[in-house]
Amino acid sequence: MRMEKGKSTIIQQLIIAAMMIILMMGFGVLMLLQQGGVVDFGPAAFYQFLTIHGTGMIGGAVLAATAIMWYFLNKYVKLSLSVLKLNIVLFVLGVVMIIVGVFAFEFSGSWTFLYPLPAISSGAWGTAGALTYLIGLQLVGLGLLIVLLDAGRAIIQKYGSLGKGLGWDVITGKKREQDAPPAAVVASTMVVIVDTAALLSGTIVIFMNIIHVINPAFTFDPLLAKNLTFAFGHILANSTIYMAVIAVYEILSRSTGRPWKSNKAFLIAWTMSTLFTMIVYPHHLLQDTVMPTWALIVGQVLSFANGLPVLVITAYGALMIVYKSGIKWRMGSSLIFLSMFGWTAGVIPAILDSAIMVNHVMHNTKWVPGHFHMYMGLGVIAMLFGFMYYLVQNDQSIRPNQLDRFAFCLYTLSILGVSFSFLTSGAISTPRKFATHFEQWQAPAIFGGVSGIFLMIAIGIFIIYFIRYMVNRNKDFSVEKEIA
Ligand code: HEM
Ligand SMILES: [Cu+2]
Repeated sequence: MRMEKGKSTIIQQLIIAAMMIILMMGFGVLMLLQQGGVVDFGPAAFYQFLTIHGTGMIGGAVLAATAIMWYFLNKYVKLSLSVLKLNIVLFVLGVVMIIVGVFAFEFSGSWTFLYPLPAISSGAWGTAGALTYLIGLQLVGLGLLIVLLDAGRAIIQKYGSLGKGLGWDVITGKKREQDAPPAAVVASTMVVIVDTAALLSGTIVIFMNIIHVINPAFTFDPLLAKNLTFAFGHILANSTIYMAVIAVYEILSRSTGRPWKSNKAFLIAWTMSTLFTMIVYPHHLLQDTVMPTWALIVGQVLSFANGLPVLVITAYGALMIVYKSGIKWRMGSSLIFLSMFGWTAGVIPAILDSAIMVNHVMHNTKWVPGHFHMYMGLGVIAMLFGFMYYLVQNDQSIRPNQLDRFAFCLYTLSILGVSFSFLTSGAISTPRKFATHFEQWQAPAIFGGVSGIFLMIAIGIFIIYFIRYMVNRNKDFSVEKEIA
C-alpha cells in the first residue's frame, strides 16, 4: 500500500514535536520541584529552564498544530510539500540556536524577551546569548510564515479570497450554505490571517531587539515594543488551538460518518474569533498606565469573548455530532473528545481572570499559568495526540492496548493535577516566574511536580505507541521491497 502524499513528512514533524514536548515537560517538572524546595539548581538555572520551557512548548505545540492543519487542509486545496519540509529544516535549525543561546550562552530573558531586557542582563548573559536566541526564534517564525503564506495562496486560488475562505459570501447570503467552505478551510483561513499578523509584529520587534543588542545606541519606544511583542506572543500561542481544532472537526466527522457542516452560525463565530484574537492582546498591558485607556478597555472587555464564539460553536457541534451516532470510541476520537473538555475547562479560569476585580488580585500570580496549562495541556496536547492515534489507526494491524488506555486515564488525571497545582498556588497569591517560593507556597508546587512526572509517563506511552508503529511500518516497507 502506498502512503498518502506528505504523510511521512507529517509523521516526522509530529515525532519532533512530541519529543520536544516531553523534554520540555522535564524542565517544567524541574522548575516546580525547585519552587517546591525539593531540588535547588539556583535562580540562574531556573530562568534558563523557564526560557527554554516557554519557548520550546509554544514551538512544539505550533509545530504539531501546523502538521494537523496542513494534513487536513491539503485534502481540500493544493499545498506545497517542499514548503512543509523547508519549515521543518528552519524549525530544527532555529531550535538548535535557541538551545545554544539558552544553555551555552545562558540567555534567560524568557520567551517574551521584553525589550530592552535582551540587551540589559546585568551580566547574566552577553550579546552572543541574546543574538543566538533571537535569531533562532526568527528562523522558527520564518518557517511558520512560509507555510502560512503557501496555505493562504492555495486558499485564495481555490476560493477567490481569504474573505471567501472565511465564508463571508455565505454570511452575506451571496452563496448558499451548502456551498460554504469546509470547516478545515475556514479555520485555516483564520489562522493564516491572525498568524501572519503575529509573525510580522514578531519579526519587526525581534529585528529591533537584535539591532539594539548589537548597538545599544539604537533605541526604540519600549511601549511600542511591548505591544508588538505581546501581539506576537498572544496570537501565536492562541492560534495553536485554532489549528489543532481542525482535528476535532475532521476526526469526529469521520468517526461518526456525519459531516461537520459550516453553517452561518459557525462562519460568524469564526469571523468574530478572528477579529477578537487579534485585538485582545492588550490584556497583557494592563499595568502600562501610559497605554490609551480605550485600548485597555477593548482588550479587557473582549477578552471575555476572545475564543468564546468558536469554543461554543465547536463544543456544541462536538456534542451534536456524537449524540446517538453510535460512534466507536477509539484512542483518537476519545482524546479528541477529551480535548473539548480541556479547552472549555481551561477557558473558565481565564474568563474569571479577565474580570478586572479578579485580575487585580490574580494578575501575575500562578493563576495565569494555571489556566493556560489547562487549555494547552488538556486542549491542544490532547488534540495533537488524538491526531497521532487517528493517523495510525487505519494503517496497520497494530492496535492500541490496555497500556494505551491506561495512559489515557493517567494523562487526564495528571494534567489536571498540574493545572490545579498552578490554580491553587494562584489562589493563595503565589507570584508567577519566581525561582524560589516561601515555605507556605511550596506544597502545591511539589504536588504539581509529582503530577508532572506522571504526565511524562503518560505522554511517554503515547510516544512509544507511535514509535512501535514506525518500526512496524519500516518492516512493512522492507517486505514490500523484497516482494518487488
Ligand atoms: C509536565 C507538564 C508541565 C509542567 C510541570 C510545567 C511547568 C511549568 C512551570 C513551573 C512554569 C513556570 C511557572 C511560573 O511562572 O512560576 C511553566 C511556564 C510555562 N509553561 Fe509549562 N509546564 C508543563 C506543560 C506545559 C505545556 C504542555 C505547555 C504548552 C503547550 C506549557 C507552556 C508554558 C508556558 C508558555 C509557560 C510560560 C513561560 C514564561 O512565563 O515565560 N507548559 N510551566
Ligand atoms: Cu493573551
